[in-house]
Amino acid sequence: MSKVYVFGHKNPDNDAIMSAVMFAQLKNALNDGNEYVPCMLSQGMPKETELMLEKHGFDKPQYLEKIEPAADGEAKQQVVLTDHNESSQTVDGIENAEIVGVVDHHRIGDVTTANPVFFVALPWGSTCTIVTYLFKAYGVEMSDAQAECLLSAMMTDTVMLKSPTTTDVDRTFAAELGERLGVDPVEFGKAVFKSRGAGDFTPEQMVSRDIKCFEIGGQQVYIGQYETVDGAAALEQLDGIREAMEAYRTEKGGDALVLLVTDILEEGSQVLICGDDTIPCKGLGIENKPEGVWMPGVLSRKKQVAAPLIAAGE
Ligand SMILES: [Mn+2]
Repeated sequence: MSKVYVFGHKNPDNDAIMSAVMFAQLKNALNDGNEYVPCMLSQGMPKETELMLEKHGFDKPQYLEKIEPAADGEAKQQVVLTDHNESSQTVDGIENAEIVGVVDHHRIGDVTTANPVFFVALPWGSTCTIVTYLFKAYGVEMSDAQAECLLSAMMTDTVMLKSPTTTDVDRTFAAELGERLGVDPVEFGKAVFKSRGAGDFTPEQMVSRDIKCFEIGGQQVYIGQYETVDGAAALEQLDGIREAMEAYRTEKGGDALVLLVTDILEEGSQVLICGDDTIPCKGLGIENKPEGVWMPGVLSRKKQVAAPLIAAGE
């Protein structure tokens, strides 16, 4: 029996962690002879994720710092990537691993494999929607605890089904899980967002807790997103946020950093940019203002920010 590590992207959000934990549980239920070990690429995880895992008595995923080269004669460490597939977002030392699976809802980046691989990429609103679908596909009956964990990540990743990344599949599965749990999915989602706590984040955490690096037009562009139920309160710390953005960008050697302060109740994002603002300004069609620019309706980093930036860099 070999161990297979299952993990979401760096700076994990609720979907990254939950998809890894739930997919590992699904695979373990299928008894294919391997042991699937849920991991995460950071020491901590979002508050709402921690509370939900604790509530159901699920172990914290194991922190995976890097994958070491295999010892002589040993096989490479096998891994499954969830909620990401790009090398810039995955574990350090990925070249020392054998990727045996990918379950994701992002664009296909630079992943390559030596052997045929379990690769499920669907453009749905959350990776946990795909994991829900896989439970059904394999005929594995999920527990209420699993249903609640999956629904929580479906709701955070689709911003309570309001993000333009939301599909009919997400709506259908969310309704199904909600019915089963006896909750209204949107009200449940609000409670999940609120469990995160508003205003108790430092500027450093707002910048770094959910940030991804994209290679765009030969530049390293970081796009961070801080989702809150009280954007105004977050922006009271604007000076600190600006400083933290510049410090993060400099430390990572990034060319540009875009931070979205997303107010999920107001349904939009305040966009702050530091570093070389050429690609971000061109992609988003905005100016770089010190106080940031309010973009109504912008809830999805992937569809409404990363995609136009990538197009602007071409
Ligand atoms: Mn996701």
